[in-house]
Amino acid sequence: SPAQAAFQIDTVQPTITIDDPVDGQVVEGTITVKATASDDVQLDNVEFIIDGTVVATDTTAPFEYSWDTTSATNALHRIRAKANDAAGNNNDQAIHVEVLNGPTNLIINPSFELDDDTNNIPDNWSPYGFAPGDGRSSDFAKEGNYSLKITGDGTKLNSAKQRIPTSGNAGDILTFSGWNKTVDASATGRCVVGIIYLNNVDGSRKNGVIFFDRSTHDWQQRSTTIVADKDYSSIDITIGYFYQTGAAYFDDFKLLRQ
Ligand SMILES: [Ca+2]
Ligand SMILES: [Ca+2]
Ligand SMILES: [Ca+2]
Ligand SMILES: [Ca+2]
Repeated sequence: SPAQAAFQIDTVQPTITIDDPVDGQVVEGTITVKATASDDVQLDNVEFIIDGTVVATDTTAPFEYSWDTTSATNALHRIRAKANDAAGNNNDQAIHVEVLNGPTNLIINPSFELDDDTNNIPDNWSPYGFAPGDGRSSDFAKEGNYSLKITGDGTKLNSAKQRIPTSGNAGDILTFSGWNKTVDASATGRCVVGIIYLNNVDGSRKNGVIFFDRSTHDWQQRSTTIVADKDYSSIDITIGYFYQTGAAYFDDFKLLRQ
């Protein structure tokens, strides 16, 4: 009868299955770990355990944990899901996944979204020759809500610069890329560029340049890959609108070290 069942002692462990990801899967970015659990009397919770650390306890179905794998190393990791019933019985299943995230973008504030002091100069970028209204702009955006706007009167080397405090070694392979859009630009200006400089420890510099079209154009992406000749102690990035007219918008720059 129901009354007797209520006083039965529960000695039966719950069931637990990890549904996603599957054992051996290669994962990147943020993934959702999903488990199914049940119990003969009353399930209490499902714990998610990564490399031996409890990272979440879910008390209601669906049993899930959102895992940002970018905070983990590129290596095999163990995911364990443990079901606990109300009587203290438990059961678990474990799988291994291989985390394989791409390299980190070395550029700081690469999409020009951040401007903590709201003076229109994006955080971590230094302006040279900016006119009023140049800087972080919501006129257009390739990614996010803002881009970097630089106007020109045809007579100046207008640019934004950033020094990245990262050291590296001869043989490093670096890919530099970005997006640009221009409005009312003349095709006879000097250039619309992104420049990367490796500041070598011996005082020399190595550079690579991406050239965008000088004439008026919609968003276009350019990239270049350079190999370091020498050990370097920092990297400088210059985004230039040199002897151009009209307005240039830059967005979503990336510097990836393989
Ligand atoms: Ca049970
Ligand atoms: Ca849940
Ligand atoms: Ca942006
Ligand atoms: Ca600012």
